[in-house]
Amino acid sequence: MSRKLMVGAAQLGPIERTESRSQAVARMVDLMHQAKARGVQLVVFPELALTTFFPRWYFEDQAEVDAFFERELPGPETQPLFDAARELDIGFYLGYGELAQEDGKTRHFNTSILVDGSGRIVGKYRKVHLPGHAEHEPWRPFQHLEKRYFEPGNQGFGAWQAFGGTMGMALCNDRRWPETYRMLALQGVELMMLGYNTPIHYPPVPEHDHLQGFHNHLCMQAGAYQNGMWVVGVAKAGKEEGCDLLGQSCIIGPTGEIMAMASTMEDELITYECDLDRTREIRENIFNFSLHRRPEVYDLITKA
Ligand code: CDT
Repeated sequence: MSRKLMVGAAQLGPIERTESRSQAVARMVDLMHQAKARGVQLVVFPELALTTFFPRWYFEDQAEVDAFFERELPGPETQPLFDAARELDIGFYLGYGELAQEDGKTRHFNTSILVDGSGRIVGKYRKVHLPGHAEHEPWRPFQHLEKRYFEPGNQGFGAWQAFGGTMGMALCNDRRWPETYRMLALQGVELMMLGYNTPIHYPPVPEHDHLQGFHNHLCMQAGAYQNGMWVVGVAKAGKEEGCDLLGQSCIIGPTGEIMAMASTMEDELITYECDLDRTREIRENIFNFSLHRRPEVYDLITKA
């Protein structure tokens, strides 16, 4: 059986605060139709893909925050994504704000799901590394309040058998941490999907603004190579509510090479046929974990 998987990275341009979920979903369904025409089997959408990137604002009223979250998925406005998956026989990865009732409490997570070509949810991931700050910091030109609005993911990193291989998920800031890729690779993940919203201006260290694109690719290419896996990184890009978000969505091979990259700051589909067996070139050689890793001397890494 072929281990080649046609993957689409479906970058989204800005989503303004006034844009409804139905409008965002219609844009994504359009990208799924484009994907079908190009033979794609799996489409990757960005982080928090149904709304504007709301952690840029401080809200005192929790009801205003909750309006950006999904209480059910699919819900009435998101059902067309699942219908399109079934109709087109295309799977998708989608980032969204998850409002869950668990242990008798209301919980908020920055979440992604993996849906197969029958429209069934086969995996869910809750973002582990939450960046930014928890309190209102009025000196900033815009906020990054992920630490206020979300709880850290409580389910760790997973791996799912789907699309003829072993699939993994992560979200945005996770890509900057080597532990993310290694936790997935140790579970045999062959293709990692990751959506992001990355402001180009980083208020605490503006000296790094011109390096945003470099750091984006640096960490994903290194993670792909050092773990011998495909990495699909997908942006919400462009000027959203006055805030410039990085583009450069890309599909990276297990050698660390960028195989395809978006060239606009708008809705754009890029595709690549990912041979999942190419992970073996790295994993059976230079990074053969069982032969060369020395976990007995890495104990500091997991000590708090
Ligand atoms: N969404 C997200 O995680 N964004 C962060 C921004 C930098 S930290 C404020 C990122 O790592 O791209």
